[in-house]
Amino acid sequence: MKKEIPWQDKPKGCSDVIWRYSENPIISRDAIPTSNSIFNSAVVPYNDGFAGVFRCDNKAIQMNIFAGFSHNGIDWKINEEPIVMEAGNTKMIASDYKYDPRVTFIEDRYWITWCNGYFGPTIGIAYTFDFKEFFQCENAFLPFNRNGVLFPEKINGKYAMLSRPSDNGHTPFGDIFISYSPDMKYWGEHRNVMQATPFEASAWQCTKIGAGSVPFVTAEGWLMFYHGVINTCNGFRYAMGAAILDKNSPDQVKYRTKPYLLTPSVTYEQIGDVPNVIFPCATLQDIEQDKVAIYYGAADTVVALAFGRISEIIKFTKENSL
Ligand code: BMA
Repeated sequence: MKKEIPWQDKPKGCSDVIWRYSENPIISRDAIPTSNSIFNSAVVPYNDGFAGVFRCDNKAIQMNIFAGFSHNGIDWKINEEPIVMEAGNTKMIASDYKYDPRVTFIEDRYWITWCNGYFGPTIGIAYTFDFKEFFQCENAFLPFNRNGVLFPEKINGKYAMLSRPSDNGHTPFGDIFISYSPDMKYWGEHRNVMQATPFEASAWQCTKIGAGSVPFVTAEGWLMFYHGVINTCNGFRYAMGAAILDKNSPDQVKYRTKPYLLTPSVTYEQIGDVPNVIFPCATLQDIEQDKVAIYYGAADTVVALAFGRISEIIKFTKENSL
């Protein structure tokens, strides 16, 4: 039997391309006993259901990643102990903290990327076959870097990863780059993919942008949801857009939304530990049924879900491209 992804039809009268799950948030801040907040987390199909890697900050506000499981993609059981890494393609390397995980299935295993604390934030990489044993590999980059997102298949024979070079703080700049690796250990051929926009062109993404969900293939190319940030007199505001990258040369952006697709506008996105944050980290898609479910962190506090029709998102992105 084919696995159903989470879904709700578009509410009557809604004219937006993306709509929120009516029972949001799907994961509360205290879903495990030690957590202060659970947000910016990633899910994938696994066995008869779904598995995920969740960012749970504890009550000392230490950031770590935890495995979790679900039969329907909505109700999650998150392990109460964080992921313990074993050595993968290198000796164990230090990790002062882990946050903002993504999960990508490539060929025979699930790869986890996250923001790894190694003399500041950079991109950590690990793999697992079963979400029980995890094997930590070399960091992809020098510090400082965030938002490492792997493509789900090799491109021209190499692994490919999007990332966002940054600083050690609340970075006030940032473009999305792509890098390639023959072996998941050595990364190079770094190319700029997308830049933050001029304020006049599209202000919601004028301060910085970062890769969000793992891209998936559509008739037009790789579809990815990303976050864009504007700096306001009350601080940063994070909204979500979509980009379509060329299938064979994903450093080429074909289309990219000028208007946002989703901006903080309901209570759980506007109020939380960090107000006004929508931070997409994963999708589940059913290409035949033309459905996508988007998982995003809301206000750095909870995990929420939104839906869209892939064909409508592509049409909107093409017709409203920068
Ligand atoms: C970024 C990261 C994200 C967070 C965002 C908004 O720098 O720390 O985890 O969601 O800021 O606070």
